[in-house]
Amino acid sequence: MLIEIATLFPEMCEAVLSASIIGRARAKGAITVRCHQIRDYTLDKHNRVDDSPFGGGMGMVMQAQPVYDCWKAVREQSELPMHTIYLSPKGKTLTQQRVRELAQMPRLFLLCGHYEGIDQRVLDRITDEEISVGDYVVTGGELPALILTDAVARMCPDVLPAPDAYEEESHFNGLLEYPQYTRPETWEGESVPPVLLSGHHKNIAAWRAEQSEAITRERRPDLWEKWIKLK
Ligand code: 4FD
Repeated sequence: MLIEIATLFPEMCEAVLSASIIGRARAKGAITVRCHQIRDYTLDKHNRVDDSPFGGGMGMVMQAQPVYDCWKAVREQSELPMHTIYLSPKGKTLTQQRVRELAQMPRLFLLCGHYEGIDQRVLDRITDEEISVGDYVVTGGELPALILTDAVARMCPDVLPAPDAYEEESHFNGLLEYPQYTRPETWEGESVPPVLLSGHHKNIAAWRAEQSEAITRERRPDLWEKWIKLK
């Protein structure tokens, strides 16, 4: 998997993607992530990448030219076909199903917008898909792009330390996760559910299934309805 991120803040992306599991996966070559500075492609002598919106209104709009030249230059850096995603609150909401599909693609180009968005003409020219990571607004597309990158990367071979860790299509697929406990057995007067210390694997599995169902019914009636129909 090759992920190209086009942004005005490549250092911010690089910092996040150098840490933890994704950092290690990149270091050993399980995935490649490259961050590109859109400002490097401006032709303006003051390096401007934004201007005020035609028709008036608040804020600034990112100009088409630097975004388009960045996209073309990155595209030419490899023969691999490139699927271009614009992160925006107007996009289709990201799901684990879509994450799995994106992880099968050879190469993604993630476009991060700032200000009040990007000139629609370049979006119409280059975008294959507009994705939102949830119904809320943040100051830039970088954090959404990093969320997408992390979610896709962990579905790629040799990224997660434990190979079964991403198979949520196991027993509890479609349900929320059961609660976890570790040492000590008693903390601040609170003990661990006794069944977890029993060593009785069948009872433990049954308890966990029960917990998953209860928490899903309570918090996510939408998931619960889907799950009982599937059963
Ligand atoms: N929910 C998301 C994506 C981007 C963003 C931006 C237009 C604002 C939330 C384009 C308006 C980009 C999301 C930057 N906020 N903010 O995925």
